[in-house]
Amino acid sequence: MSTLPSHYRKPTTRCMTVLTPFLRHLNTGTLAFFLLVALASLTSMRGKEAETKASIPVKASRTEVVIDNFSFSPKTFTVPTGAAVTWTNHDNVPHVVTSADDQFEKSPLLKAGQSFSNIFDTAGTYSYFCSIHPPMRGKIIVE
Ligand SMILES: [Cu+2]
Repeated sequence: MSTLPSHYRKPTTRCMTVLTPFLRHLNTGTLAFFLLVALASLTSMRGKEAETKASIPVKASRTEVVIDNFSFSPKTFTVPTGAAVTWTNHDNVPHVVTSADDQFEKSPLLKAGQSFSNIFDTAGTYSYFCSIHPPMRGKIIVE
């Protein structure tokens, strides 16, 4: 029984004597490496924080509907009460954003690159279409 520890100690000490100079040599390098890793994870966390903080006011106030290829995108758009929705025509043909139930004033003729905004102050569902191309339909859901 007393031979067991010494039997086990031998490879350990040999291993340590081999490793010690290696570890000593690596010590500053390893420290620097860990510092770098810690810094990298810190900065990536900060980046995520800034990202979420920046995206909140954008979601709350500015909402864009793109008119492209004879369709509204997103087709169904959920926005908070008080949001200003802006439609921008990316097509080369004109479109008109028209409320299906006359719930908001229809847009002027939107030529290529032109936009139209409407502020939705009351919660509800606002269906709309393009009065030039009636199959073009969309919906704004105000919550
Ligand atoms: Cu149209």
